[in-house]
Amino acid sequence: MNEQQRSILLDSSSRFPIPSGVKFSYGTSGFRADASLLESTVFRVGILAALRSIHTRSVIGLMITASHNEVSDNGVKVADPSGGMLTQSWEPFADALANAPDSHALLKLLDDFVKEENIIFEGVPTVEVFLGRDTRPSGTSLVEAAKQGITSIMGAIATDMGVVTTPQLHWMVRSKNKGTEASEYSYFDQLLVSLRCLLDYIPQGNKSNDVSDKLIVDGADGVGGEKLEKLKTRLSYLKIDVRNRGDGVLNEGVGADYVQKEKLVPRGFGPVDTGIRCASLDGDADRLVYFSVLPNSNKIDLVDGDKILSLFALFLKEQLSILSGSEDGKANKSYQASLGVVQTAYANGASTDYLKQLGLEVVFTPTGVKYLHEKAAEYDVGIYFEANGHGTVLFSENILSWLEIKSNELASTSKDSEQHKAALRLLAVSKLINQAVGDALSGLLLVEAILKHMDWSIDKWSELYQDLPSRQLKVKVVDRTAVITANAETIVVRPTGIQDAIDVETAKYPQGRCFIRPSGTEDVVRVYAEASTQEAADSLAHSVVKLVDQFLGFK
Ligand code: G16
Repeated sequence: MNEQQRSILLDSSSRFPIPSGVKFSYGTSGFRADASLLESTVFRVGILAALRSIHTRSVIGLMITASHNEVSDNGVKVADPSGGMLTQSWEPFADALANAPDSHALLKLLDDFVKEENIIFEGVPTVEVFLGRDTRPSGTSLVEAAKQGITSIMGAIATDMGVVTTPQLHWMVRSKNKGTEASEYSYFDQLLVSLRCLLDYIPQGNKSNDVSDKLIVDGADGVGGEKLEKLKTRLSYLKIDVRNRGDGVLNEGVGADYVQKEKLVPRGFGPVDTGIRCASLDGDADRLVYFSVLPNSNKIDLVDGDKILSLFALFLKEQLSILSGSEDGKANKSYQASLGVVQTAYANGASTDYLKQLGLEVVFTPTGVKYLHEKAAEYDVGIYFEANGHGTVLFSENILSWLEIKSNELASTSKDSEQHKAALRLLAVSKLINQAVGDALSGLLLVEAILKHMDWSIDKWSELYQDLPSRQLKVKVVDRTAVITANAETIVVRPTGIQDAIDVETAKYPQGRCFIRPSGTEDVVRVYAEASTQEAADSLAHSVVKLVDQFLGFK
C-alpha cells in the first residue's frame, strides 16, 4: 500500500474506534451483536470487502442484517464473487480486523495481509462493492459506516442497493459477475419466467386439481413481506395474503425461527386460518418454513426445512430418472447425474431415514450454510437444507450444459416427450432456485410449483413421514466458546466429561438423540433433543440444560 493509501486509512479508521471490552467473531454467518456496538466492525468489513473486490477483480457484496435475531441486534456479512458466502480462508483476517485495538494496529494488519495474499493494487480498474440492508432501523447508519470503509480503499466504490433481502443481494452479486443484469426487477423476472415454465409443464391431469391457490405468508415484519407484496403483483397463479409486513416488531412472535422453534402460530394468525396453506419467512428472507394451523388451537403442524428438502429431493429425483431413462425404458447411459443431499445434526431423524429410503446419498456438515453449500456443490444436483428452513438446490456447470444440449436435442427429435419436459423442468428449477444462497422467496415459488405438479395439499406433503418429537432450547452460559464440538457437531469434546453425561441421559429415552453446540449468531449454547414422545424429548432437553449449567455455568 502506498503512503497516500496508508494515510487515508489512518485518518478514516480513527473515526471508528472499537468499543472496549467486546470480542468480535465472524460466526456462523458474519458478525452479529447489539447494533450499537457494530459501527467499527462494519467500517472494517467495508475495507475487507473492497480488498476482496480488488483481489478477485469482481463485485463483492456486503449485507447489513442480523436475520432472525432480535431487532436491536444487527450484523454484517460478505458475499463472494459467486454470490456465496465469503471464503472461509479470509475469516481469520476478518476476526483480526474487527478486533484490532487501534488505527495503527489496523494498518499493520492490513499491510501484512496485503503482502501475504499478494493483493495487487496497481493497474486495477475501479472495483465495486454492492451494499444491502434489511429493515432494521440501525441499518441506515451502519450502511454509512460500510461506505466509509469501502471508499477508504483507493479505487473502490460502494453501490447502495437499498433495502433488499439477503438472498437478493447475493443473487445480484452473482448476476453482475456473470455479466447479466443485477437489479431487483431482473431478479423477479428470472423467478417469474422459470415459475411459468414449471407451471406450463404440469402433468395434464393435475392442471385443474384441488390444490388451493391460496397461501398465507408471515413476513416476520421484515423485508421479505415487503418484497413478496411487490412480487405478487406480477404473479397471476397464486393468491397470496402477506401478513406481518412491517407494522409489528421484527421477529417478535413472528417469522420462520419463531414458528420452527416454538411450533406455535405467529402473531396475526389464528383458528380462522385452519385448513389454509401457510408459510413463514425470517427477518431477511433467507429462511422458509410452511405450516398449517391446527383446529381450535394456537399450535401448528410444522412443515420444516427437512420436509422442503424431501419435497425437492423427490421431485428432482423423479425428473432425473425420467430423463435418464430412454423411450424403451432402458437406462440412457449418456450422463448419470449425481444427486446428493446435505443436512446438519438438527435434521429430524425421520427425515434422514426417509431420504435414505429414497436411495439418496445423505451427508452431514456443521451448522451454517457456508458448510452445507460447499458440500452440496460437490454434486451435479446438490440439495441442502437446515431444519430451520435455510437451503437451496445447486446445479453443477456440467449438468447445466448437458441439460441444455439434451433439451435442444429432444426438441428436434421428440418434442413434448416426457424426457423433453423433464429436461425443461430441471432447467427451470436451476433458474428459479437461487444458486448463490438459500432464498425464502425463490424456495416458496418452487414449493408451490412442485405441490401443483404433484397435486398435493400441505397435509399430503406433511404426511411424507412423521417427524420424531423434538425440542430445541437455548441457554446463556458464562463462556459459550468453551464448548468445542466434533463430528458435524454431534459430539462435544470440551468441556471434558459433558459428552459422557449427555450419553447417559440420552440412553434413558427410546429413540433418544441429543447434542449441544455454541451458537454462532447469538450469545447462547443450543440444546437439541429428539425422542419417541414429546414429553420425552422435552424431558431430555431439560435434563441436558442442567448438565450445561453444571459444566459451563449459567450466565
Ligand atoms: C444463520 C445461518 C444458518 C444457521 C443460523 C443459526 O441463519 O445462516 O446457517 O442455521 O444462523 O446459527 P447458530 O445456531 O449458529 O446461531 P440466519 O437466518 O440467522 O442468517
